[in-house]
Amino acid sequence: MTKLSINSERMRADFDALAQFGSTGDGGVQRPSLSETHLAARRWLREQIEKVGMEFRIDGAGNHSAFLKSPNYQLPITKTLLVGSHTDSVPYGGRFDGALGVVAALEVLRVLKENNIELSMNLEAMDFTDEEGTLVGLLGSSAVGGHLRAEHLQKPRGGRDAFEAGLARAGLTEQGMLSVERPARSLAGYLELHIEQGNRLINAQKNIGIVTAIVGIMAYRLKFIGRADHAGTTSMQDRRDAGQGASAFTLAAREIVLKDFPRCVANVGKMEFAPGGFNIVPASVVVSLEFRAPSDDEIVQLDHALIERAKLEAERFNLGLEIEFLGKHSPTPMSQVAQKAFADACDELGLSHMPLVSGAGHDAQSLAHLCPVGMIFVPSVNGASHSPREFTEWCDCVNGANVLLQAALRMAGGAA
Ligand code: HGY
Ligand code: MN
Ligand code: MN
Repeated sequence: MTKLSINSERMRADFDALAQFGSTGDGGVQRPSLSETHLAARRWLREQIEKVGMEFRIDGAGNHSAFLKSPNYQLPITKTLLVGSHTDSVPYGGRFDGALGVVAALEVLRVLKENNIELSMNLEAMDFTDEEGTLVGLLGSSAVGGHLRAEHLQKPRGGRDAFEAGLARAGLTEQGMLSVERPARSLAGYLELHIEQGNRLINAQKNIGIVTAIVGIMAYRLKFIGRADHAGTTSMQDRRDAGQGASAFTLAAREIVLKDFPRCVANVGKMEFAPGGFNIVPASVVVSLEFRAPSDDEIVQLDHALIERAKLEAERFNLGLEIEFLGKHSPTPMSQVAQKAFADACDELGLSHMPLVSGAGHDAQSLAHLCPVGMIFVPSVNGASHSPREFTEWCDCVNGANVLLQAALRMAGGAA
């Protein structure tokens, strides 16, 4: 039996078509979750699923999927192996992040269907809602994993208004979001192909990264509160300048990580000054803080260190401080079973591989408590991501999709 492999041209056509939705013209995409461009991309995805006769599914969280039924489907519980990723992007992001994993997952199911491969379980290719957190973060996969709580939707990190507008555009409800948990016994596993979004594979000249763990992520909105004053007539000593406290904290956060948390990262991705005039001492500054760590101990200690420093800097500049906790995704080890399936697939295909910890968050961390989950990375040129500079050579994309296909066959008990 000839070895199954993906159809590179067909997957390339899908990839290029998907990249048109929200294209920013410079190689990037603007496709925030549940935006018009994202909904258009999902309508396109549904067409691709249905035109090859696969069952299209959508759940209460808006997760889109192609479902390939096992011949044993009528059994009491036929398990389903999930493969997939996400079609939403960060603002002005790259066209590979998430999208590659979705078109590869669709291609895997098409290959299995057109070759009439009978597996001992169902296969489902997923496009999870709001992986990137422009609304909530890992929203669709957290809903499937049963982590999502009503309170997570009250103060979403993308803002309540944006969340409600997204729900309305997509015809979704909060109640629907909270009703899509899948029982562990129904899932055989989850496998995801993703770009590395870093430069370790390129530097090591390896074809495939096999993810061993995904970092934990925490986010806060920190509001430094001072007093608006005339920028010309108020002495420097008399000011309660929220900009000073926010800026001092931001610089201190970097020093804390560099000095005491070498395996971690922290990021201030946004500062919102109010009222925001040239000639007004800032009355308040809202700082969007996110930090990541490979272990729970480190993320707990870093959380404490950063919040205590925020309080110190607020006091130093005679400011108030409002601390809004926006959520935590725990550090997550990947399944040994999935890692072995990927490694065996790489070896069979003659592809080099290396173990990697993921510094990016992924939907897989939402499902790890339910079933064996695993991820593979393919090289990112110059390590660029979350930017129109994001790029992966097509041959690497094809390698990744073929490894995903062979690993899925292994996990689903099909012929290798
Ligand atoms: O932010 C992340 O780590 C991922 O790209 N959502
Ligand atoms: Mn991603
Ligand atoms: Mn991303």
